[in-house]
Amino acid sequence: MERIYLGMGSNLADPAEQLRSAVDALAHLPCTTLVGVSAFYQSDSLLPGQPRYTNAVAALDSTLAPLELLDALQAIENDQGRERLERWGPRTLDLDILLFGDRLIDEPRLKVPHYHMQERAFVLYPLAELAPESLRLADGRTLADLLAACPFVGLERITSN
Ligand code: A4P
Ligand code: MG
Repeated sequence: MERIYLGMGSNLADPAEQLRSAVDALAHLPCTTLVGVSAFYQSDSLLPGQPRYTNAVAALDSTLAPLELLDALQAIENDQGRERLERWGPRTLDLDILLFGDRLIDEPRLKVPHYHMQERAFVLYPLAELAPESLRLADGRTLADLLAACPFVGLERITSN
């Protein structure tokens, strides 16, 4: 059993409802227990000209292998109408594996920790609702260190869901 943290994001077709549907799907994954879900947070897109995003983080305990989990997450994205028209394009649902136990994964389809999570407020603040601030990333920095370097700017905590 490993503790996994997932980043969830949506900026199309009622984003909060997309995240609620995703949480329901996560709760039904095989070999997996949904441990917790953060509040939902809104922020502007990192790319200009896109609708605002709603983001959250979920914690899972699972015995699935990393690529099995990735397949299951991509199936959930597809079920919720995800179309991959352009990289970084607007999306009904994006599910990213942020952390998978303390593994470092560098495979063509899967890089863990998820790139840039260390500097994204819309990842770190919801993560901090679920993970201890003593959580240490592979580069040696703790979640507390990352939060201290990443101000709570442009982020709106919208619901306790
Ligand atoms: N992949 C590699 N590592 C992982 C991982 N750890 N978790 C591969 C999930 N997938 C991983 O992803 C492309 C490929 O990455 C997958 O096929 C998988 O094999 P994708 O979800 O199809 O493409 P994407 O989401 O467009 O790319 P990516 O890199 O996930 O984009 P980001 O970084 O998520 O950026 N602004 C706000 N406020 N909030 C957001 O959530 N998100 C983005 C998208 C831009 N601006 C944003 C937000
Ligand atoms: Mg993604």
